[in-house]
Amino acid sequence: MRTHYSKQVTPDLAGEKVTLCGWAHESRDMGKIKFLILRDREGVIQVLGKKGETKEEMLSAIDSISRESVVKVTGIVKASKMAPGGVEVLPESIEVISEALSPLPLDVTGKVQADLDTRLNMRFMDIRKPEITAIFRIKDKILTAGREYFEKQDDEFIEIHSPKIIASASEGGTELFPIAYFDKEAFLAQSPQLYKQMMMATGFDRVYEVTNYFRAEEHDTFRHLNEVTAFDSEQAFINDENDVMQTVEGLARAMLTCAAGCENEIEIINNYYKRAKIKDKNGQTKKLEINAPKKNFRKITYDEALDLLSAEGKELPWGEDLDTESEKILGRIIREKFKDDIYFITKYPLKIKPFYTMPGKALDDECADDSYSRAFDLEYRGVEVVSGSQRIHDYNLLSRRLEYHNLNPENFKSYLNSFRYGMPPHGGFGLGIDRILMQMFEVNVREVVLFPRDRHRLTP
Ligand code: AMO
Repeated sequence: MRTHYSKQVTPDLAGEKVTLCGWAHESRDMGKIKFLILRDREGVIQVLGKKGETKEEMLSAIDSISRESVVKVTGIVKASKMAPGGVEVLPESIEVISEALSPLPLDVTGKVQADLDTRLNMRFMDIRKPEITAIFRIKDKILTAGREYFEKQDDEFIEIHSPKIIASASEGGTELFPIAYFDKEAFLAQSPQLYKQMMMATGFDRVYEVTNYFRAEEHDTFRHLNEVTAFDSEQAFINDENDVMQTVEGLARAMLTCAAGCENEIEIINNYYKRAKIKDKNGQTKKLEINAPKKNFRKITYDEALDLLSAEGKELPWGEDLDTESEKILGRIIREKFKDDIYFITKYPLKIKPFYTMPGKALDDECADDSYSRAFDLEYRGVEVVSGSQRIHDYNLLSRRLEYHNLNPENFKSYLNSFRYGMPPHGGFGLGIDRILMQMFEVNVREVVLFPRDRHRLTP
């Protein structure tokens, strides 16, 4: 329907006829002149009506359009130093295609703030705001950058799609959503874990998936959702977990470098922060800064992490997982000490990692409760964004580890089978896309998901 997006209408098109489609962002009556600000995906443009020059019906159309109605405007481009973007459109026709009711449930111009719940209830309208659109445009770009990273390796990763309806837990534990599957018990997949490991027995060697995890966790925090999106990957013929960490680093670097290059979107968001007087935790005007990582990612061991925490007066017993607060403190210490935003924590205790995790010690020491594992996390600004590990590829050891975790090997029969007829050494990881974005923008995780699912939210 349109000839141009708002951004494409530049002063060098002066005198040309254009057709623009979008939403009536605002209209202003200044007596002799009337403005209609039309908004589309790419920005806003001013439509100008002048008494005596513009046809009367155009002027009354500008007057009567309700905000957020969908409009189609055809007119002549005019360069104007006063207009935003240095250009305006003198209308020849204004057509209201779909009228918006008033009053509006949300203010799209950003002048009136609404709380997150109200915004999520009216998400379709919330996303019309340029500063929100900007988040999802960056998300789109970093997902493309991530996919390209996998596809463009000399030894490429093959994209897979694992089932999202599964018969048993993949991570152990009870965090499963049961569903009715004809006469059988079934669940929504917590992760592609078992399937991506089975792919290592096929000869595909390196696979990845852009996937959803469904987790029936009862958390009600700023960083947990019940439906999560992730890059999930597995690779075979590895020497150890360091080969997997190399892939994680390449992927995270590609995503962050891409985001740091999204200058237009970053500017839109920062302009909004200024306009709406959004403050950071120090009471200063919030500023979005995304840095492309320059150095190699630091690796600290779990033991070193405990020592760093202890030096700050935060004692954690060996063998306990890092809680939210410890992760946050550690993030601050590492930023102050090394100026690093992103770093690995390696060599976690085996007992807090899932059954498929390769023990760190010799294979015959595998069930020692206090031994280390070949598992790691990637932390970004003090929050876990990736976990991964080298996996067990030995059938007998894997069966024993299942039992150690009180899981019934019968429920893992088809998975276990793939370890009996030739399974190479392998490892992989899951990178939480929502977590990366949440940390990048320093917002609640719900802000970076179109329609977030949490304990209380099932609609829209
Ligand atoms: P894990 O359970 O640690 O590992 O998940 C991997 C990454 O997914 C993200 N994530 C979440 N984000 C928001 N809300 C949640 N409830 C949530 N749960 C997980 C995090 C986390 O680091 N199978 C293993 C991965 C592997 O070893 O390959 C797994 O799922 O960013």
